[in-house]
Amino acid sequence: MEEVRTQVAIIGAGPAGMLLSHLLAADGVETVVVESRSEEYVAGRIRAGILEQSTVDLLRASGLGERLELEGDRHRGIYLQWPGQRHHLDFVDLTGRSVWVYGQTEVQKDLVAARTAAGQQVHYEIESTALHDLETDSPSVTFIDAAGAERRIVADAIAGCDGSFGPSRVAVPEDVRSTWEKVYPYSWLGVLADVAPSTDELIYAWHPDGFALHSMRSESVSRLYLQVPNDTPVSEWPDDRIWEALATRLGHGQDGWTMTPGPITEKSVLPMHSFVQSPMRHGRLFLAGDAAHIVPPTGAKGLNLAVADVGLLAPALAELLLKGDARLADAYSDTALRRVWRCTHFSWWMTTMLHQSGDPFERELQLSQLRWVTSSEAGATGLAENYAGLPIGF
Ligand code: RFL
Ligand code: PHB
Repeated sequence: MEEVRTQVAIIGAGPAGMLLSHLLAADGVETVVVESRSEEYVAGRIRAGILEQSTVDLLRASGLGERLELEGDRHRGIYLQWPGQRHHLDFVDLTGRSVWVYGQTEVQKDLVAARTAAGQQVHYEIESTALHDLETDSPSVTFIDAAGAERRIVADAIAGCDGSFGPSRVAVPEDVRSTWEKVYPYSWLGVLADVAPSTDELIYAWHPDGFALHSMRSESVSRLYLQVPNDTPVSEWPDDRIWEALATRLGHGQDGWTMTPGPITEKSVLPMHSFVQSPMRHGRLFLAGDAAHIVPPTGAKGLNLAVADVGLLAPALAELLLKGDARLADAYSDTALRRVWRCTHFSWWMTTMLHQSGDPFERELQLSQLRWVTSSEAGATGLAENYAGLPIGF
């Protein structure tokens, strides 16, 4: 077996893994990244679209802000609506913070470009990833590379950035880890369409037929979501049915607002669940991003949480490995989980406020909550503070 040594072995080349590699390199810490998919597959996944203020601050501060500056679209807030009502929540007025429309695909491109320019070693299309000796100072990762060769990376620490299906979270012994999980009784049908957005800011719509969201990727690409029952086959939703449902739920014709349909280029159904695993560190294994927690997408927090984790983990590993100072590394799990639980609550709250559960009592509570959030400055500020994001380290 071919063996190499590095300081940090990073499992997963998604945003968490690649950003960690980038931040550690800036601190002078060497990493090797391993990824089970191809570079093209990871780059092409249509996922998150919204960056919160602290994510943008961190990307800018680490030299990744150039294209974001040019092509990202700063938004002041969102619309919240229900039949007959549309309200704008202005995060800048309420909290002084804003959000950016800049797709995860773009963040990933910027990260890959920066790491490639720096000569970063990334093994794509690997198999049989396994973690070893986590409770020692020389943990290792073994895998079979794209050419079929068996390899071992011996490191000072391992970063598990391998998302919700990777091997890292389950490498923490069962008697050490606690997990919390909630599966929601609905999914999202997400579509990407080659049509200019029909709105200047995102619209989150409560509707008796189910939740709908109008988001966007650029001046010419819209991203739209519809609440559908779990296990809905995409084939049940031909394009005409999608546009009709979006028009109804988003309020086409309401107060003169119109929605323009266009060619749909991508369509998929995604289930919604919440998951948290604690602790986020075991010995020399550190978990970050979706490997440690999943949120339903309603609060737009998944990618932002991954970035926040890595923003804490990079300095913690640098202090540990370069100066032998374990204080930040020892505090990492508790510090990260504080924000994770805040975002877990916010995502659950947004989700349960906006989706139809079929319970008439919950429906009245939702409408009461929506009226409060859109008419009281205190209510609106709470939503804005969470959506635009608390400072890293909160
Ligand atoms: P990722 O992106 O899943 O990357 C993990 C990587 O690990 C690899 N991997 C392995 N590598 C080696 N060996 C193994 N055995 C491995 N097993 C897995 C995987 O191939 C993968 O490349 O996790 P990361 O880096 O933690 O990033 C998290 C984000 O991707 C995720 O939280 C967001 O996309 C969630 N999310 C959203 N977040 C937001 O902040 N704002 C949004 O607006 C938002 N919208 C969304 C979303 C997620 C969505 N989907 C499909 C899940 C919208 C959607 C539709
Ligand atoms: C998206 O643009 O993909 C998006 C935006 C806001 C959300 C979830 C997803 O809450």
